[in-house]
Amino acid sequence: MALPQNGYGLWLDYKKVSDASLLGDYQNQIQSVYFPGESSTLDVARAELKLGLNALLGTTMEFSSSASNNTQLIVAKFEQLDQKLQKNLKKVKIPEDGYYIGHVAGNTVITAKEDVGLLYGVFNFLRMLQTQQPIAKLDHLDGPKIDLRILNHWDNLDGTVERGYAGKSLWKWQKLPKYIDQRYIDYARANASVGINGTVLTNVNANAWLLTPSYIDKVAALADTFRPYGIKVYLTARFSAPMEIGHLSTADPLDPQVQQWWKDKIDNIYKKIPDFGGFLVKANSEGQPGPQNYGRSHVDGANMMADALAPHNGVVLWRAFVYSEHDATDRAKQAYLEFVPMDGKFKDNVIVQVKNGAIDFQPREPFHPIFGAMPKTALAMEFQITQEYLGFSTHLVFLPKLYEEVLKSDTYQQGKGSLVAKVIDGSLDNHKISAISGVSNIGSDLNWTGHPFAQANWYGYGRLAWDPYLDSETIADQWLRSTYSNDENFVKPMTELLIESREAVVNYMTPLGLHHLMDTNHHYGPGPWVSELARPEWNPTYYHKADAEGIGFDRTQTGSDAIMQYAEPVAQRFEQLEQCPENLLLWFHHLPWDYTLSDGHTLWDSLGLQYQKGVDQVRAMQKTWEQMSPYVDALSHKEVRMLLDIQLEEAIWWKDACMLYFHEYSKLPFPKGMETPKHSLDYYKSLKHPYAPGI
Ligand code: GCV
Repeated sequence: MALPQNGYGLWLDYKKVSDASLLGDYQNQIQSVYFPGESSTLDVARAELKLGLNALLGTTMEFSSSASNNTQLIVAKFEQLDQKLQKNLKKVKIPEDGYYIGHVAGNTVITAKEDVGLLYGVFNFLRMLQTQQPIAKLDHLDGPKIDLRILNHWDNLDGTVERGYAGKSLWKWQKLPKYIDQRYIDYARANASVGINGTVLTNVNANAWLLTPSYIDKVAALADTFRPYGIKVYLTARFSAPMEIGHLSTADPLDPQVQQWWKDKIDNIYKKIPDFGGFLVKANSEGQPGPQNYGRSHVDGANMMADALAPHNGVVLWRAFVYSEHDATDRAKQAYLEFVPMDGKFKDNVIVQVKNGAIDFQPREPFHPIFGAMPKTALAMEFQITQEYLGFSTHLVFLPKLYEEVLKSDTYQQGKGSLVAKVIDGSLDNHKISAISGVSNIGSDLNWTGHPFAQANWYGYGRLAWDPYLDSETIADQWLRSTYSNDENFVKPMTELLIESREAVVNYMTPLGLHHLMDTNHHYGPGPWVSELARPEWNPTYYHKADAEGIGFDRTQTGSDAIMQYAEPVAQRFEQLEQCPENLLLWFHHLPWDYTLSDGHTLWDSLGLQYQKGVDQVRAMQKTWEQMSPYVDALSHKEVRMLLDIQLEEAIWWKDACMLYFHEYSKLPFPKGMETPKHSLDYYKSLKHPYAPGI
């Protein structure tokens, strides 16, 4: 009988190894630990190892003061290993911030060049035991492939979280700097366990007040708390801060007074936080102030901040999420048009942060055409972990599958093999610095993420930030084993469920390349009929373009020509109907309702059947989950069951509302195999959700 889990312990609730023979092996191979060295990071690593080993092995592990010759776990920086071990490991080239774990001369050794490498090594060794890997012949070298692995919180100073569905902000600003909530420490530990090494504490829709001295003291207290875990703090900088809190008459980046203001501000931050990471900036986007307010460019704005940060080794993450309500150009084209001509003009410590797709974190988008198109600029990937457009924290959707699809997309910008992952890790264009950001799904809910399975998205983001070439099956497998159970009867079907869950949400929300059909503003539920918002590109009708003839956004040469922003042969593949992947068809093409798809169905029938498939996939998830009760405690089982019930109801809502609405244009009967809608279109249109969370 499993113990009740409230989810607070995440994937780090170490449980005793269930395989008796493996447990015996572990106990034989690790009879004591030698872990020398003093530092706040090493203390954290040692405490974690003690906690983990005692729980996993069901013993009180001896931590001895000297190395022995046999059956010991030795955890030490390379320089602290004895000569014999150093000699044995001479050929091992440990990467920066990485570690080596191996079976060497009768002992198990975890070694690294830096303290933080040892911390990562300890977490990874414990993961091996949690997931019940044999350790007798270990020879494992690992290191992060991306330098800055960052979580972006969209947390406001009033405690609300933009697009947050897991409670309030973790940061108790009013009690800081004196009161250090235990949760800050647990948060840092969880991040370190998957290799996340940076956190942007606040919303990109920024508040200048954050940069006032009293708030910097609060931020410094958080930075001190996170430091032992190898985590740096970054802040969002409001471009108009020199006016709002500095009382200058302008925020023009070329004005010497403004430049001096930022320099002084940044110098002061570094006095309090010597390892401050830098700024994340949303400028001239969705109403945020920026250099264009003064007739200047993104380059002027970003470089001004970069100059002030450079003496301290800080960076500017400058977002490329821009589109204008006054520009009739296809929104999908605008960021590329604005940013690509600026390639090569940014300072070395500017990283341009680009969302995974050109619209906005949809269930499926083609990769952003900027990736690979700015070879002289370091580009950071921005993923969304919080499920703004994917059912909030009510729907079970395993996002690493989505991230993997983007990272493994081939941009062909430097010929075959120019994967997005290579752009991001800097290897395609030889960048000195690389970065990835994930918009956090964490809040004050007891289980951190609202939906217990949304923890897998935080975990999976971290794992892919560490190694963007990992596959999502491995991540699912490891998370399930660490969080719930190693029983194959649980792990196998549940891995399949997680992997399938991403396609399910695409099918019941936006199949065949449809996008942005979510209801207005809060983005909860379907609203394909919304057409009256002031900004044209905020209306779902802008994206699906359904009419009597057909449906879809023509981005070919006869349409907006957005496809030409991709390199060949990607562009040809998207342009040619016969080659265009069917799962992106309506992203790139406006097609007649009777267009025939590869399986012989008409577009109309296929649309209905895809929506139905999504609904059926949720039913299959429910069925699988029903069989999982022997492996999870009753409370957790019930919790997920209730959430899946809601997910099914909402999947049906999506199918019915969208198909009824599109039927107004196609006038065709629903395909055989699609369940008849439960209500009328008017009923679905009448549903209003003024208090949906996350706004
Ligand atoms: C933080 C979308 C979201 C906004 C978000 C914006 C962004 O438009 O709906 O809430 O603002 O993206 O990424 O800046």
